[in-house]
Amino acid sequence: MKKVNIAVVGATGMVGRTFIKVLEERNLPIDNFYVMASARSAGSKLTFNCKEYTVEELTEHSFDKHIDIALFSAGGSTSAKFAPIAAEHGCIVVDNSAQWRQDPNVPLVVPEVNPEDIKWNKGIIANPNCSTIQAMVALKPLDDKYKIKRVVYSTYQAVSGAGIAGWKDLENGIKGEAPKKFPHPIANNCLPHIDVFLENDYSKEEMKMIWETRKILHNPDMKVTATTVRVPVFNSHSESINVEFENTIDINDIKTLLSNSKGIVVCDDLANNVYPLATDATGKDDVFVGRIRRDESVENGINMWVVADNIRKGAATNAVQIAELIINS
Ligand code: 25A
Ligand code: L14
Repeated sequence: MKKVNIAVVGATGMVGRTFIKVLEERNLPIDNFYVMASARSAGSKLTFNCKEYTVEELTEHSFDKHIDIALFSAGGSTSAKFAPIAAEHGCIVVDNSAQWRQDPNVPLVVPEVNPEDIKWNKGIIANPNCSTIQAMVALKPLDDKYKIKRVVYSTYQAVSGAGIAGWKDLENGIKGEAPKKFPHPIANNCLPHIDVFLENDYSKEEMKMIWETRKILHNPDMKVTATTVRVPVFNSHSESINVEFENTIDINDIKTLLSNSKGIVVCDDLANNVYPLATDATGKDDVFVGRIRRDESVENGINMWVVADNIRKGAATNAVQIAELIINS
């Protein structure tokens, strides 16, 4: 297998450190490896495959050297500036920020769902929002068989989604300190506020789920709505997903379909109190689905509970899987 040169941009962050861990675990065929971040952490050391690497400051010249794939997780403005520079130098960027996801020239990919979309990339491939990724893995097999008519998302999102600063707000908030990242204390609260609010009174996180679902499922008119909520959980996002279908459903077939789908583990044994939990999902790469039941208020609908590690499948693992698709293509 050919060996590639890989760079991790935003390497010192929550997602960046997990990129490094997942690249190690999945044993990608890497030749040269580079870690980059802002001037703040340039010079610090990170370990990859038992070898120490020095963090370089990300600059306009970072991609003058030959880099095949760069995994970015350093925020939207950094991606806006540096992803095109990397792409111009022939590097393929897998970007974790929201910056490029709606660009018609940028594929938005979940490897279990729409791997074929990587083919038309022009140097940038976007990694979807964490909440969208886990929903897509669960919804794709159902859409293929029963055709989705409408989706209602309600999310219960972990503080790790807001990076190291979000994590610290919960840790310090439990001790009674005031928040620095969130607008209100996250300890003992649920905040129906993730990312900024937009003109239609939705939060941007809610609209990202709506826009990204349509793009990934190639259905620009799909009816989708969302309420996204930050909860006092350190890691792993939980979601209630209500789906209505065009075709007549069979709930047992839906359970079997989900059990047999790639990337999904069904945990649904009510007699033994078994359903997906954030604490069980943390550290894993699968999407956990349970509480699968008919929505009795409509003809052909279901409710389900979907949980995944937002830093792994919701960010780092999904991006590394995209890198694997690039390497194997
Ligand atoms: O701009 P946005 O879109 O709002 O981005 C929000 C933030 O969300 C995280 C990530 O934060 C991002 O900055 N993020 C992005 N995508 C995510 C996803 N899908 C996501 N989180 C979850 N899911 P982060 O703190 O995890 O990591 C930020 C990384 O980006 C690097 N960076 C920032 N500006 C940069 C840049 N790199 C290059 N050029 C720039 N202009 C950042 O590097 C980090 O790697 P750094 O040098 O700034 O190092 C950060 C070091 O500082 C410490 N630290 C950070 N925040 C705090 C902190 N320490 C204490 N309190 C803090 N609040 C860490 O130890 C880290 O090592
Ligand atoms: O768009 O704060 O991928 O939990 C993911 C994490 C947006 C913010 C994205 C959070 C980000 C979100």
